[in-house]
This record gives sequence, structure tokens and C-alpha cells, in this order.
Amino acid sequence: MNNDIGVIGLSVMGTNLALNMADNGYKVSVFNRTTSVVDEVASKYEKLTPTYSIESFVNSLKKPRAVFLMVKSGKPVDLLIEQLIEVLDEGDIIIDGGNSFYKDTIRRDKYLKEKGINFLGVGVSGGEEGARFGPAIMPGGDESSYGRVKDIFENISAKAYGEPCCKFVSKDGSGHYLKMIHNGIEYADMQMITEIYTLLKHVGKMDNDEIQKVFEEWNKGELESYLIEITAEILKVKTDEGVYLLDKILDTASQKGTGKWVNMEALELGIDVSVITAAINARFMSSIKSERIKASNIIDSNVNSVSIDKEALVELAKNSLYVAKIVAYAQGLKLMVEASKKYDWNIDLSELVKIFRGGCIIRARFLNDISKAFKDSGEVDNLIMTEFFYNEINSRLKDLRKLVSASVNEGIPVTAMSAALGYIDSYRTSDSGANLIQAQRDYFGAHTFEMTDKEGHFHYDWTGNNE
Ligand code: NBP
Repeated sequence: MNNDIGVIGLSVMGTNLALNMADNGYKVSVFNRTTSVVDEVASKYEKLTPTYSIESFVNSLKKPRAVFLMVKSGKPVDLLIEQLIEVLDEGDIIIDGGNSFYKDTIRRDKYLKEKGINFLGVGVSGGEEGARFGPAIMPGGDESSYGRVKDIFENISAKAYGEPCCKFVSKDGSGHYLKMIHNGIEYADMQMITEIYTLLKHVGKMDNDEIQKVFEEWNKGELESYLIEITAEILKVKTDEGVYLLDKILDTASQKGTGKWVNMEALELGIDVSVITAAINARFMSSIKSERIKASNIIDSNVNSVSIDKEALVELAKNSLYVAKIVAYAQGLKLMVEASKKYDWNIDLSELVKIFRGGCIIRARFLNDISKAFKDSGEVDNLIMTEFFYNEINSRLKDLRKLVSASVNEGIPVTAMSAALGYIDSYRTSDSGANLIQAQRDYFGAHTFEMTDKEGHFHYDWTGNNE
């Protein structure tokens, strides 16, 4: 047998990716640790080649072999790599398409290089549907090995504006890093939409039907995105009893690891990703429902009621969401830029953001503007410093301010939107209060301070106790 590629891991993602590859004319071998799953898949889908051992799987592939792992991240990937090393030949390629932590990918890349095996760490986004009909793909690793699978990846990926949503990122862990950034932005986007929904409901006193129409309308303009689209869809659904399903769903949201990784990384690199952090914290808060119920009976809301006309509120919400969304993307992408400097990835963001235009959860019309803004601006420190986006922010920042202030007065938590406003205000402050922090540090720890009118580091005897 001389199959083009093999997929190990036949859960939701692996099976659908294998079928997507087969639909695109590739001959695909499949294997799964629990072999009854291979039987199930083989009985349903004749176009896949079932195999029942790692050896027969590997022998079914043409050389250099391309082995695509789509298994649970962490230990399973390392265990499979160990088994594969035994049976693969020099020059063969192992591809990890799961949600691996990028530091594991860097480690595995180095380890496999020593063994003569090539490795690609590939971010895949789009869930089950994306995997089956076109995901966004973020390949990282050895570029010449990528050449072996480039056509397969581009053909199975989503297409947007005539281009595949798949572009080579850079070496070692860069593809998984970009996927992690994608997930961080996804958390932020979901939270901000949720805050707007809550505001329209509680401050605007709008019912689901009215809110649904707002999101549907927004999806025709600059806010057009997958998450706005599905929100409009969700708001339509009624149960058999005729009540909105959304109103019956418990307000507790869980999470997996990638959001947490973004925060850990941001702390390590000293980058402010406050909107993403707020989104993750909001999920933590959501999960302590019983504590929240207790608190709601004890702590008064002390609101200052605000009266805003419904139409005006919708307009404020639209402009605010747009500005806050810019900040969320700016923060995530800034982290990517800093990581690129640290790991010498030399990435081109104007190209890489195009990956997100289709197939993935954060796909949005304004990614075209982001790509163009980076291209037009050359080297910029931050997305919000590109001419297109600072003009957009300047024309709508007042609305974000009004919306956040209305929410604060009404006692509605809009922690992600507030974080976006706080970020812009911090970023545009040329003269902050950090002089006091320098002074405090010097006071209690003799950490010294720098001055506005002199070069060097100084210490002052604040208490008069030092000799
Ligand atoms: P899961 O993440 O649930 O993993 C299940 C697969 O891992 C099964 O095929 C299972 O084999 C295999 N596996 C495990 Br668990 N331990 C193994 C081991 N020690 N050796 C070999 N195989 C082992 O599947 P998924 O939801 O399809 O996701 C696959 C990857 O894609 C994950 O990294 C996930 O984070 C990522 N991802 C998922 C989505 C999504 O929407 N689900 C989206 C994007 C990325 P078994 O049948 O023998 O237990």
C-alpha cells in the first residue's frame, strides 16, 4: 500500500479530518489505540484504510511517511511518539494536530530531530464541522518537511477570499502558539458578546427576540463574525414547550487549558492581555453559582439607575463591542509578536491573521482590515497603533466609555469591556502615576528610582533613619 497520509486518533477530530483528506482525493490510513473504534469507523466509511497495529499503519504509508496525530494532548502524544520512533524511518514526519502546549512542541521537535524524524506542531481550529469540511490550520516546524504535506493541508483547509486558511507559521512551537492565541481571543470574544447580551437584556429591557434581531443585523456589517452569527442563531431556538432554550441553560461556563496558557505566557513575557484574562476570570466566577446566589442575597446592588433609550443603547453597544474587539485582538497578537521575538520565529502577522478568516471560531470580517492595517503600517508595536484602527478607536471610544459607565452604574459586570477601556486608557497615558510606585519601592526596599531630569538611579533617605 502506498497511502498519502495516516491519521492516528479516531475521535471526533481525527475521524473528520481523515474524511476531509479522503474527500480531497488523498489515500488515508487510520489507526486508533482502541481498535474497536477502527472497526466502527471502517464500517461507516469505506474510503478510509483501516489498520490495526502501529506497524501495519506505518507500512501502509508512502515514504517519506506523514503521520498525523489527533489524540488528547499531553502524555498520549509522547507515548505515541515513542512507539512511532521504533517503526519510522529517517526523514519521516510526525505531525501533532492536537491542542498541545507549545513548550511540549519545542521539546518534541528537538527530541525527534536528534532521532532523524521530522516534526510539525500544527494548530487546528474549527471543531468537528471545521475538521470535516475545512478547518483553519496553523502549521509550525521544519519548513522543508511542511512541503511534503502543504498541498494536503491547503486542500483540506477552509478557504476565505480565494485563499486557503492555512499558512506556514514558523519553526518549532509557533503553530501551537498561534492556536493558543486564537483560543485566548476566542474566550475574549465570547465574553464580550455575552456582556452585550446581558446589557441589552437588563439595561435595555429587551427580550430575546429583540436581541436576536440586533445580532442578526450586526452580522451584516463590520461586526460580521462566526460568533455573532451563532449568537443570533442560539437566540432563536425554542424548546417543545415554546420557551427559549437559552433561558433554560444554567449560567455556568467551564473551560479547558488553552485560555489559562495564554495568561501564563502573558505573565512570563510581561504583556497585558487584560481582556482575555477578564474573560477567563468571568468563567471562574460563573462556575461558583451557589456562592453567587448567597452573595446576591447579602450584598446590595446600590445601583444608580440609568435611563438610555433602547435604540441609543444598541448603537452604543455596537460601537463598544467593535472597539473592545479591536483591543482583544491587539492584546493576543501583541503576545504573538513578543513570543516571535523571544523564539526567533520572525513571523509576518499581516499574512498569519489571514488564516483566521475562515474555518475557525474567531473568523470575522474585520480580519481583512487587521491584515491590511499590519501590511500598510510596516513595523508597529500594537494593532491599535495602526492608522486604520486608531481612527476607528478615536471615533467610537466615547461610546465604550458611556456603555461601561452605564453598566457600572447599573451594577452589571462587564469586566472584559471595562478591561478593554482600561487598556486603551493606560496605553494612551503619557504621564502615569508610576512615579509614586518608584518612590514607594525605594521607600520600603531601597530599590532606587529614575528621575525626569537626570540620568541614573537614585535613592532617597525617606525616613531619615539611614546614615
Ligand atoms: P480527544 O481529545 O477526546 O482524544 C481522544 C483520542 O485520543 C482517542 O482517539 C483516544 O484513543 C486517543 N488517546 C488517548 Br485519550 N490516550 C491515548 C494514548 N495513550 N495513546 C494513543 N491514543 C490515545 O479527541 P478530540 O476531541 O478528537 O481531539 C483531538 C485533539 O484535537 C485534542 O488535542 C484536542 O484538544 C484537539 N482539538 C479538539 C477540538 C474539538 O473541537 N474537539 C478542536 C480543535 C482541536 P482511544 O479511543 O483508544 O481512547
